[in-house]
Amino acid sequence: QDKGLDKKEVQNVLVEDARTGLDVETLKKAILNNLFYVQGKYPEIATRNDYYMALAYTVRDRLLQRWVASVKQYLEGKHRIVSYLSAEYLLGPHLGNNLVNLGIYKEAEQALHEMGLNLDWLIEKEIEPGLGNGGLGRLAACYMDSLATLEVPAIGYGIRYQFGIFEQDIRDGWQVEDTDNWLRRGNPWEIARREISYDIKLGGYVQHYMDRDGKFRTIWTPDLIVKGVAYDTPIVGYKVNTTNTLRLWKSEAPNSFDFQSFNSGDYSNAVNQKIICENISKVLYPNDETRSGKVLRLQQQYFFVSCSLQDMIGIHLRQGERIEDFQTTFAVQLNDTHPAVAIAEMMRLLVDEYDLEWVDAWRVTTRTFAYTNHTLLPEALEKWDMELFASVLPRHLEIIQEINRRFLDEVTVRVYGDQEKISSLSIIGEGPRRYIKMANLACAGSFAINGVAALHTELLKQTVLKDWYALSPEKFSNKTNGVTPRRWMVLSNPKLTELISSKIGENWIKHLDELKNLEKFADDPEFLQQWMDVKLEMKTQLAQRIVNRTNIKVDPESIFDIQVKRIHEYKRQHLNILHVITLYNRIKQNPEAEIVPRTFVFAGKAAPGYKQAKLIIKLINSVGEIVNKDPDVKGRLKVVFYPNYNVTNAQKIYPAADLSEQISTAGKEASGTGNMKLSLNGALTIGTLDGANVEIRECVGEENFFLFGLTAEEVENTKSDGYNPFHFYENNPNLKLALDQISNGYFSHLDDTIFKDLINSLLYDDQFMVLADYQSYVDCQDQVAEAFKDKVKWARMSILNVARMGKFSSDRSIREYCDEIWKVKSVPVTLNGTSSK
Ligand code: OAK
Repeated sequence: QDKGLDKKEVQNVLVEDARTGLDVETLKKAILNNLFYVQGKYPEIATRNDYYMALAYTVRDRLLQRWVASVKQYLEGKHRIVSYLSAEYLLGPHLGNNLVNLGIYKEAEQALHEMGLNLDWLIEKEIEPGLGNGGLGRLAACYMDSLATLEVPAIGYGIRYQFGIFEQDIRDGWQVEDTDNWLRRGNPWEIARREISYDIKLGGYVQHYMDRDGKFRTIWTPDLIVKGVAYDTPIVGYKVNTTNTLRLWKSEAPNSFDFQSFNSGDYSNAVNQKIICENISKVLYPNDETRSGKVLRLQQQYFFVSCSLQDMIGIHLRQGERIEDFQTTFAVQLNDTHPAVAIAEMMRLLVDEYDLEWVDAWRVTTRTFAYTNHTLLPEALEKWDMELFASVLPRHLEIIQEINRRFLDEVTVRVYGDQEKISSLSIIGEGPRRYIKMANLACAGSFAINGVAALHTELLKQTVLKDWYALSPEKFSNKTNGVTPRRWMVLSNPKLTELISSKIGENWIKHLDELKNLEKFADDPEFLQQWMDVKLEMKTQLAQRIVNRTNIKVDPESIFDIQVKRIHEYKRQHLNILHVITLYNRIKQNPEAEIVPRTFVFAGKAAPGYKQAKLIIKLINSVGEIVNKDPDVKGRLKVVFYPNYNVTNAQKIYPAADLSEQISTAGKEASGTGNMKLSLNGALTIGTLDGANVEIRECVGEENFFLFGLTAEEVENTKSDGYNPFHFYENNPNLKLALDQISNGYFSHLDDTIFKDLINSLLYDDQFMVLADYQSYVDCQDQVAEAFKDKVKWARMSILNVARMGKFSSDRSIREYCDEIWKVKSVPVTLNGTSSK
């Protein structure tokens, strides 16, 4: 047809302009361009950070092109958008990941090489945004990656904490916290959208009156108004154009703020008010799976939820839609109960601000929200003292009381007046002080409720949410967690990625099930050797990092036995250390004993106020100090505590693992996701039947999984039969010896006081059944050691293990959420006529 126009050429002109081109030459030019025009430097005087920034802006330009195209396409049609509400996003460094997803990692490496620079050197310069504590926040980050990769329109909403999770240092074996000033060198990955901001009311009082038309009206007069400003980060999918938005809110003083006190000369009061406003998004609470009950925490939750809902309503109305149809534009997922106040806020916006009748507002609300539970631990279930709640959100308390009144009215008939059930379902708890149960608010206001692994969902239905399940079984489903193979394999383990792709192509990166095609190579001697070579190389690299960071020399040929996760009694790092002591004692009792050399690597942060967890860190380091230098050990055992566990460090640790420690008390770990990352990197698992371990074992085969310990059911039965940990201590000489050594100061320069609390809690309480599982664990570890002696057999197990892990991609999880909960479809984004790289 159009003979005079060569379409291909026109397209190339568009795609390959200097700002967006993906080839090596264009990248080189762009980096220098950004060095000059963004950093204001020329090569001779540029610092490493200048080059990092120049490269980051070069990548960002390419993201922005796709981002703009995505937004445009979303707004042009009518698509349901996923809105993920999460108080935490543990993103990890952006640069490498964006290069992987844009498909230009090699090109960038080459471009820099030709400029005499090294990509790794720049990647290591990035300070990661640690805007989360652990599992829940990291899951949110993996899900954002999968949503974009599956080309699903989505917005992640959260808080732009000025200080993320604290940095951990180890001094004299103890954890010491330092603030995480992650923005100190600027953040090239975000764009401040000053024009997108909302006023958020806090505190004050509520008045009701009847207007001239006889309609009841409510006025909430706050005693503080803060402004939330949007900061957007683009999230690009893997080799697709889709680039979604992570919108994080920063709190500020409103523009109009305190002219009065300023003008009247009360300068310091004006400054104080400004500080109060800015405090709201100042710092992430560092408590993982514990509730804090603090005013500032409730303010944070409400602040980001209200900004996000106002933002969504604006988007919806600007599309020309009616407020009553809000749920056709957004499906809103609550990442645990931290954002559950959204249910009351949605009602307030609809009833007070948009004049909807209560029942109509409730219909919209209950078709909008879905709730994911991430823990069964009772201490994590959020409850707010009613007086405290009223002092921050007086109007929301009224709304919650009204929701509860109507809800209990309905429920009373359904449960035929059973008082116990009514009080368990009530959103308001009675007692010396009344309180609000956020999980109940989330359940009442959501159309879907899910757990994060099959066992966890079953336990939810049987225990904490039992009465909710009886009331509305159709709301419940399981969505087993997953992790993104882009960050956790392609980026962090390029050698293994290349080896896998050399056999089965690259499709597995987007369709992780295809890893199963590796099975047929599990007996191929050449492939086995290559597999072992990659693992050894990764272990050698980690050994180098360990010596740099801790001065401990470890042997890359030894078993790398790895437990990395938050420090928590239920995760039982102390069970692991009891095994270390047991091996050590075997050597001391018989220096010639056959011991398969092992390197025990621990890493993880303890909540600053969690005494017992901090004591566990001290214990690990104390045991390490004795074991690592005892000449009888002859280097066969090494204990390492790798400081400041974060995404950056995790990426270096997982590829080097032989053995993955997933040893939580059965029934306590909702899912776990480190278990998936380690296994995908070729580690075999030693674990209990807890969380997703159950499903991992089903997939990889019981012959490739080291199982030990009580089941969740046995744990409960043992408890109700009257568990006596002291009995295990008295009757197991090896266990007794290990515990006695800890108490009498063998590992602590004869100080017999340090570990007293830890030992007493184990001997007389032992909530987490450490002593009950000790022998089973040690026996299982002996099988591990035996298996490791046959290196080829171990490698074969490792290959089969990886080949069968396809289920645990976050792409699979997100597909299930999309199909079964959100009912959203993908919307491929086109860029100059093409839909992917
Ligand atoms: C944190 C605070 C409150 C409630 C739960 C958490 C949390 O991080 N839970 C973890 O969530 C992960 C993602 O679902 C799970 O894999 C972990 O098992 C769970 O502990």
